[in-house]
Amino acid sequence: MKKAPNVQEKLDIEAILEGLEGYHPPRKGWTWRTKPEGGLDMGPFHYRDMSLPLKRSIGLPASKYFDHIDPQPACVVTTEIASGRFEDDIRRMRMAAWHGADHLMVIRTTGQSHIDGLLEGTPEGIGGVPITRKQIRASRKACDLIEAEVGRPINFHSYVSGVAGPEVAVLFAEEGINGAHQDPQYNVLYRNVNMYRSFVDAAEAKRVMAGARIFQIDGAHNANATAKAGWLVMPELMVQHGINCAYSVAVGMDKALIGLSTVPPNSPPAPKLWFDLPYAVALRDFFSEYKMRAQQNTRYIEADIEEATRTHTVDTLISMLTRADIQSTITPDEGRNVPWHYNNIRGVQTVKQTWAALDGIQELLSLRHDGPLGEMVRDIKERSVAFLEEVLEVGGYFAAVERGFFVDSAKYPERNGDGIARDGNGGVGAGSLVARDPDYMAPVCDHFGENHLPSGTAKACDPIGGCTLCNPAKIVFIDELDPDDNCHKRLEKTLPYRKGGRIRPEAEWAGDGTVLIQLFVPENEDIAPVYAVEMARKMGLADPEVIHTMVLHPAEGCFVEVKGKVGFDIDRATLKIPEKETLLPEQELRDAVKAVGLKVVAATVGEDEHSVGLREILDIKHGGIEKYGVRYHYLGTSVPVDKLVDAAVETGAHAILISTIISHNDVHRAQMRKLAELCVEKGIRDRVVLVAGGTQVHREMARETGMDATFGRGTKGLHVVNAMVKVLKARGAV
Ligand code: Z97
Repeated sequence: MKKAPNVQEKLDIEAILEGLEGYHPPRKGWTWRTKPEGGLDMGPFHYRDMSLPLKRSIGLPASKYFDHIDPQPACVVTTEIASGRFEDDIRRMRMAAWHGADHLMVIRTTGQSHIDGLLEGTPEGIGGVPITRKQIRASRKACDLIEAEVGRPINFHSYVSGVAGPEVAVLFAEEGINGAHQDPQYNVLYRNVNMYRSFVDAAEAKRVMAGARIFQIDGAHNANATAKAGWLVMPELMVQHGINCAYSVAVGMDKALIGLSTVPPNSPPAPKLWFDLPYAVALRDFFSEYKMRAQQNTRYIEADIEEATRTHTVDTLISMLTRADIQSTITPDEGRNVPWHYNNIRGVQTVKQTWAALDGIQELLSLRHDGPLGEMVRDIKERSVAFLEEVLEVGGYFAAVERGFFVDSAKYPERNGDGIARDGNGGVGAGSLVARDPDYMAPVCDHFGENHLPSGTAKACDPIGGCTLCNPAKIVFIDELDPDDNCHKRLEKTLPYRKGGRIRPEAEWAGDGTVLIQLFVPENEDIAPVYAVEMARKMGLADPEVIHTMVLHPAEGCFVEVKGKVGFDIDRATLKIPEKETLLPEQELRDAVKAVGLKVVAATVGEDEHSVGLREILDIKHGGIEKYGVRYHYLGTSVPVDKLVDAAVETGAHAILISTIISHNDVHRAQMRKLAELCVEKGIRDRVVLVAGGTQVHREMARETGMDATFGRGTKGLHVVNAMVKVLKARGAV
């Protein structure tokens, strides 16, 4: 593994780009996570279906209550990064990896399948940045650094499609791409590539992928996402999987590296389980020797991020009730944006949280095959077999495609006649197949089909002294060609935001200034979004756009989300960063409280009747000091400070807690000073800890008023206990 970057610093993209011409990945091929036999103990828990934890990671929000453990699902977890600019993608990859993604798929905003040959240079153009060697190499190099940082291999993934498929596969094999989508049916159905050309190309591409041990994901789920009724195409999905699996094995791929791309086909309000579960079971029965790459449902995703997250949670449940070797996540905002990176993290968290919550579910529950589930599974299998038989009857796959068998919106064997039909003589690359000469010879490794190598050749590439798959030094690296449209120029523009101390929010690209505002508008569905845009404009946001409106009531109002861009920067140096309060570990606090039998007296002082804040700090309910074992004696409101001091002496309290909200004439400061002076007068100052709080009180006030600690808004019992224990420790009292 490479040396990890400094955790405290942003990835140095310029440094990653340096020396790229000589960079080759230290390892190739796909990697799975390591799941210890017998489960895993983490913090206070035992897990059954988790893999080894990361060296560095960020746990789920609630992990702070559980010793900061971050259990990692046994399956590989995917996220799709799609900024369109690789220099931004690699920063997003790092964030995703810290949250537990180890399969990073890069979606370009330009269709890979539309490219007829390999491109060099990274023109952003109007369609996004297409795939190039430079882009892949920089990304893989970044992954190598990131995996050293998190302590787990990262699988970098892309797509082998279109008529440039075989060349792309060679590029991927050379550059250490670990996973790729490859399915000739995808080209045929969705990209109108000639069907014969697509299958011939696929044989070559798959052979090359097999040689580099690139994990393959098929394209069956695209039928699910394209069909009018995604849940009706289940028999066809099985057939598509079957065709790609059989073809891949025939070409020489290892079954352990063939993944079926499966999506739970339905979404609520549909009774999801009655469709998705039998489908998942039938698929895993038929394809038990293959890996399952489960993706979340994309067909019915709307602009409501919560809705997508809820569906994804149920999707993960289905994966866990059945089997998923890879759980792919899509960002829950895919229905409205190019995926935003912080939503990538939310997708990963959805899987991580569901997986932890349902860890070992198969030990607790088993599926009932004797009831309707078994019948439904059988029904799907029968329809699938009948579908395949009909494909054979009409003359095979190509004939079936010509007749529009696939992506028909009816439930097989019914047909609506609206399937995608392709002409065998048409499509991109039609008529471009050329039979190999009888003495055809290709001195390269991982080459498919007829190859007349000189007899006695030990290795195919021996006649040329090594091919690029075996000897990376032979790879020709071509840098970007366009002097203006290239990553270095783009990086110059974003430099102030990455290294120059200027700050702007971002969602798509560094320095793009994009923000999302959520608001409730007490108007109807027609008025609310128009208002939201107008409001955003008045707030100074450029290009405001409503990305989600949810009617809460037809007349009472709507929840609206509007995105826009801020045009200003803030200089980091002008920000006054408050000194960070370090909290002692909770257990240490509890131990100290117990050791001294920590007792406090508390009251609001002077003429102050505002007791709610103080009571919250004291009571166990919302995490007050009681929660940590502190005993308190509450004297009430508007209590004179001398009474508090007397009570402290009488009860042997270790601390006096006062609260003041009223601050006119600086009365709050006066009360604090008075308390401190009185304690000095009575000779108990070094025996009691003095703490004051209130809405107008700041942490900085302690020194000037003679208190040990002062607290303002947002204070929790934990902070107060922490301060008291720290003072007691400093005095040697604990
Ligand atoms: C997924 N969310 O995770 P183009 N080959 C196949 C594909 O499915 C795709 C491509 C190539 C999705 C990923 C959709 N799939 C996005 C079998 C794309 C690449 O080369 O840009 O046309 O598509 O599966």
